[in-house]
Amino acid sequence: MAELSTVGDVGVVRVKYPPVNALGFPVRKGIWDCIQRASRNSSIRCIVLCGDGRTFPAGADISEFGTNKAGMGPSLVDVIHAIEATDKPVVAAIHGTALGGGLELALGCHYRIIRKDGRVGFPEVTLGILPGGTGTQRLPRVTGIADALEIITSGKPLSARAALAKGIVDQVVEGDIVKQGIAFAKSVAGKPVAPRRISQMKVNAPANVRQIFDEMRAKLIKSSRGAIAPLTCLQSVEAAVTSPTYAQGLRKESELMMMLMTSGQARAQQYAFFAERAVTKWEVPSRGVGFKTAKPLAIKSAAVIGAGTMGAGIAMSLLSAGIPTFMIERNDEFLQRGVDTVKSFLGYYVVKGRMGAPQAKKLQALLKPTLSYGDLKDVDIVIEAVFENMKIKQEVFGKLDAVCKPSAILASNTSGLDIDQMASATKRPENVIGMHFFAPAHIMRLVENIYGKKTSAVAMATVMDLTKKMGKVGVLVGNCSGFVGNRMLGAYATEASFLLEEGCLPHEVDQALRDFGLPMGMFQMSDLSGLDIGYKGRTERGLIDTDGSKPARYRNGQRYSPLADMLVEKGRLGQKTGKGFYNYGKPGGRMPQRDPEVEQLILDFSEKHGIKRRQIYAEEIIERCLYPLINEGFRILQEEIARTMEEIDITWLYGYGWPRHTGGPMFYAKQVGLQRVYERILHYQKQFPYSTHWYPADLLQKMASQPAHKL
Ligand code: 3H9
Repeated sequence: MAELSTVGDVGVVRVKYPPVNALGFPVRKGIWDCIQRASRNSSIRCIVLCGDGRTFPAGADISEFGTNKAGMGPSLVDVIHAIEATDKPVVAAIHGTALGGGLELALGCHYRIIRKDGRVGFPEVTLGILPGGTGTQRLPRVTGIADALEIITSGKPLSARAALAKGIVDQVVEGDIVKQGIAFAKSVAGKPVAPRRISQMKVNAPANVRQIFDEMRAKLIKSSRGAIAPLTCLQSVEAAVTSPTYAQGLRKESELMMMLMTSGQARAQQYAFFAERAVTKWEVPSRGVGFKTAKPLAIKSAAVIGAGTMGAGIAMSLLSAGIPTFMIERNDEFLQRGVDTVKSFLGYYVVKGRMGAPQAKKLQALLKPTLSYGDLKDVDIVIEAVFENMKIKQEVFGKLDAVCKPSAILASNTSGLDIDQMASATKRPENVIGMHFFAPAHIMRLVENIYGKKTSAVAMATVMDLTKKMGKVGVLVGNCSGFVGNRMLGAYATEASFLLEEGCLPHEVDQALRDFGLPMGMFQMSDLSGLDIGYKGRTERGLIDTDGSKPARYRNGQRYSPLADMLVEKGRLGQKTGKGFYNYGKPGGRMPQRDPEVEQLILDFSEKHGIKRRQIYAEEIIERCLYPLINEGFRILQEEIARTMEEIDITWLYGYGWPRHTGGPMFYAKQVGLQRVYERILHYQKQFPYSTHWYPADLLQKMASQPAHKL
């Protein structure tokens, strides 16, 4: 899977292993053989190593991990050392993405050049491992400790220019990378390679090296939320400094790599990598359509209805994909607010260096604010982001149906309302679809795309394609109340409230959930979203006790906790009013503080209803919050609202910040063991018979009884 050719006295080793030239067994063997042959060939004076097709090797072959192929043939470390040991200068000619093992391979070469649009980096930490092909020992020798630590523990790729500035590459070039590589190789042919061998270089540890490690360690403990790879990456870089020799450092790297590789976290993160790609291969088997059969329409223009924070975020996402976008509001004031919000997003990107000022100006010019629906007659797609109310949404859909061209797709950014009901307000139900963005919409990567009964395959293909073009991850799911994400969230939120009645305080539940790895606990999240949202939904479902006639703890035969309702009725709507489950000091405040008033309200409630409060430990909190959510996931699979567990897991990883090192709720359940999850659910069902979320899904029961779970 690598070829050796010659151009004059230059040997060109070209890796050919589409799609990304991953360094699987045949590639490692191929490079090894080519390097040996080129070394022996006396007519070759220097060597260029490059990738065929779209990229330089983009890393080790992740699909080999955990299989016997990983140990076949020369290892990546062997290949790298063989390259470095060659007496003839070897030049890595990088285009595309030299990531992970690909960058390690390049660092084994004596020189590196990169095409202007190329990128390099060590994303291993996102896969639950470390750059275990000499990367943690070589990079610090090239960039110094602080930069190496940042690159390896963040996993973020660097542009060609940044790689040059940090000394990772020797030259940035334009045009044909192989020709440039050959020209560069000729310029260094005959020069001694010994001073270019990175493994022979010293690690320059600055006087404050301890402080650098300590500060990074403290930062990672805070940010990694239970993931072990970031801190292990740090430990491995530390070994480059503390080990007397490169070989000793390498041994430590290899030990740490082995420890990570065999951890459940690495398996979960690698599952997440492939899950993210699997969901792009969407399918609706009952209708015989999928990404292969349906062709997306080109989206040349779009419109967003509603210029609130959500609408502006969606508009920003469309603009980022280079799509001219109308933004509609009811009056000039609201419209201007939306325009200003988009301007502030762009301004922020410029300040943060993520976009140049000219690019921001270009994108701003693509935004077309208007008060008139008539302006939307030629757009290819409209995404409405108006108030979450069916009547209002149906009115909007009716209006859009009247003005938009027949082929235009009409999408709703609803977080859980019935897509078919919206479609029924139009004469084009085949072109109506849900696009559920998550706040803040310009940042959050998930879009839950929802097909209705009559949604056409073309409409599905178009929104999935558009989602990708906006740089987001799309998951295509069926229509039901709350869809996948919010439906599962419902069971979780309900059980969290019961924990308050029985003995927990909000900060205790939230702490256990954060310790599990979620970015915030249930009550912090409720305060952030606004407690009035859930209250409104419960009012519509007739659950709120408006006239004192409803039993305090049961509604419609189900256990019910009115604690959140009581807070709303006291004007505590969450962050926006400065008070919710926590106190935020002022309206819009963001730092949650425990609030004695809320804690007293909870204690009084338990006492009034004769609930004997008890100490509830983290393990029970986690089970009682997460198992109902997982159980609902199984119901969703059973009803074919989601087709695969990957669709559910990606929804939670990208929409709700579920910790990646556990793979997502469904993967986590498999790691815990479905039999165990099932038994615990039965245990709680006995204890809490008035909560349907403790009735195990049939699919869970079935899967739990099978030895190997194939979801
Ligand atoms: C590593 O290197 C460890 C070493 O330090 C130590 C070893 C001892 N392996 O993403 P795409 C597949 S760890 C296997 O859609 P794009 C991917 O599944 C590795 N397969 O394309 C997909 O398959 P399919 C460190 C891989 O253009 C197809 O290629 N490297 C790998 O949007 C196309 O992928 C990384 O973590 C792989 N390494 O993005 C880089 N990479 O078509 C991982 C891709 O069947 N890769 N595939 O669904 C990426 O980040 C992106 O793929 C890349 C291209 C940016 C390269």
